[in-house]
Amino acid sequence: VCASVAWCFAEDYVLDDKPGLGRTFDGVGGLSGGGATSRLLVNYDEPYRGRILDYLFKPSFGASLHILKVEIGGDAQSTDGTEPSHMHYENDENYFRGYEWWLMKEAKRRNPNITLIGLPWAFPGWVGRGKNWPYNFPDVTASYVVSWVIGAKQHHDLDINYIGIWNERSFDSTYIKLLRYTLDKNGLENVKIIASDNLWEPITLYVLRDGELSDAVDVLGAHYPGTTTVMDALQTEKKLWSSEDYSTFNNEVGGGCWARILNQNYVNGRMTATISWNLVASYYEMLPFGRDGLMTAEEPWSGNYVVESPIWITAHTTQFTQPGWVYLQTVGHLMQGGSYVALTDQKGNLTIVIETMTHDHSECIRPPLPPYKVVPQNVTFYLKGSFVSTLFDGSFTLNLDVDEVYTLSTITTAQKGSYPDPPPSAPFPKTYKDDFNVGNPYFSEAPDFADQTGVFEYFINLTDPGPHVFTLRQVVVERPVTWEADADQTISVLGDYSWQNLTVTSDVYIETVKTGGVFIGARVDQGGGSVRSAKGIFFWVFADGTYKVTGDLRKWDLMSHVWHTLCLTIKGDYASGTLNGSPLWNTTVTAVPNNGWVAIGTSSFELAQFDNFSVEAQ
Ligand code: 147
Ligand code: CA
Repeated sequence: VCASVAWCFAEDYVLDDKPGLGRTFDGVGGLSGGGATSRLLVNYDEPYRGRILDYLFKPSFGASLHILKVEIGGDAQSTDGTEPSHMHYENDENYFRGYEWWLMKEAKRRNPNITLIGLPWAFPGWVGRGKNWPYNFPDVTASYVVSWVIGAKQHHDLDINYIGIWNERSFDSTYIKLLRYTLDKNGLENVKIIASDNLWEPITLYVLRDGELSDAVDVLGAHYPGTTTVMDALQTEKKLWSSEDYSTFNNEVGGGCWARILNQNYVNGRMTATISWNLVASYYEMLPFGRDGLMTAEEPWSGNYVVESPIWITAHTTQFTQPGWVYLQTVGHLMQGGSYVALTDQKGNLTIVIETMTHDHSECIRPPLPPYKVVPQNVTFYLKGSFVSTLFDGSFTLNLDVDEVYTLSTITTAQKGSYPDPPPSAPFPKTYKDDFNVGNPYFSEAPDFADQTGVFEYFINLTDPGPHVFTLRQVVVERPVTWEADADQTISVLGDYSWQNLTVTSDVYIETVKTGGVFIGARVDQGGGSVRSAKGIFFWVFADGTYKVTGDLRKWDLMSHVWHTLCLTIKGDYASGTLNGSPLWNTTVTAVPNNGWVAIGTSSFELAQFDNFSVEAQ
């Protein structure tokens, strides 16, 4: 490692608990949601699905995560799709929608000590009482969120440990206090509050100035803190967490980012938990932030998944320390670049994690990383304090290379878990059918549909006498309190983004008289936060009997400023229409007069032209 002995002296570092210890470690976590990031995971066949979950949650196996944070679905777009709310409507409660309940149970089954966190990105429209804002009726919002916590316990025996406010949006002191009050009133004193899942400020200032607010808030959670905090936050003496971080493509640079922030969030910012957005990249890769998860599982149709480097970076910390362990005060930077942390269970165990990530090998998506240097180095650690007696009296020297993570520990249970390779990657099947004939679906959503605005659920159509009892139904009827710019239409996408030429077909049933309409589409090019501007080809039919073909979801039509040939034929009770020679519709008409003139016209007072008019009457 060192080019010559002369340059190869070792720098000294002391690991000592004598001067007292640092903060208590709260864990490393993954975030499912914000939004729909686990959408494709649920439809993997066993044993692959269970193996993916083992790589994430099983202790002493893979990432062995200490924390699972989930979105409290709000029926609205929250990055890679919508997640269903437990209360689509004010008088509706259902704790079996989506996949977050299932995921929390699977995580808990593998690690009964896992910490569970819930956070809303969006809320159903009724929570805002018509306004795109959740704090005008704070009691409504608080009871909506507390219902979710109660439902978790009642229906799934899940104890939620922490609840957040509103992801990366405004907080409201009155609401936070009311949330605390409502939790307590329901016997949920153990459920703690994180605020505000945004920047360190202004929440920190508010907490410092308002004793009642300070009593309500247990954890200051900041997003993408770039490993630093602010003086005021340290002064609150609250737990400081990086409650959302990472969001970097999960190749080796992503792994480097994760390694650097896992150490330096404590070294620089005294943060005692770091949570990765996202847990597992289980959404179509062409949606926003493709593959920004600790591992990749985006092909339920093939069973292929990839255990990416961030999983093993996580293991370097998670398998060697647990929440409740305490950081030593002797943590810091290495002289030639990189950092080290040390933790103890205060019962004689000691874990040291060293990272030497170079700048270009560890840049995260945000914030920008100022330049710095790391070179190979020799380091000598001297064990002092209680570690002298419990371990050995002395020191050890390591040759550290660059872009490495080293864990030294008294813990001997850690393992690099492995399963046989999953099936090879394969594209989305070119032939695909779903009749939605599932009597008692375990999941509320049909496989592979990725809702981008609105929520599409399995439905039992009890009023249908025949072939359409089991269907898929869009159920959001009011614009949610949004987190992104959801479309004004609803849309769920499916398939392979590279598809060009295809036929898509669906039976459709419009439920809204006069003004309703539905579409099927192809070549849809946008989802996530930009779903409003999705282009493609959209074939609409409306309850008023009209149809439209448009080039985007906003219904900018494709039909104007182009000449079309319309043809209408009627014979007896049977009418049909063609467009440019292609049959478009046919129908039996009953309420039509028996005779009359032919006509041309427009739908409003508007310019339009006609040409090559002809009639052939019998
Ligand atoms: C975060 C969201 O909380 C996540 O749901 C997900 O969208 C994630 C993707 O990176 O990002 O939101 C942020 C969006 C933009 C910034 C920070 C967080 N930003 O520009 O600093
Ligand atoms: Ca059906």
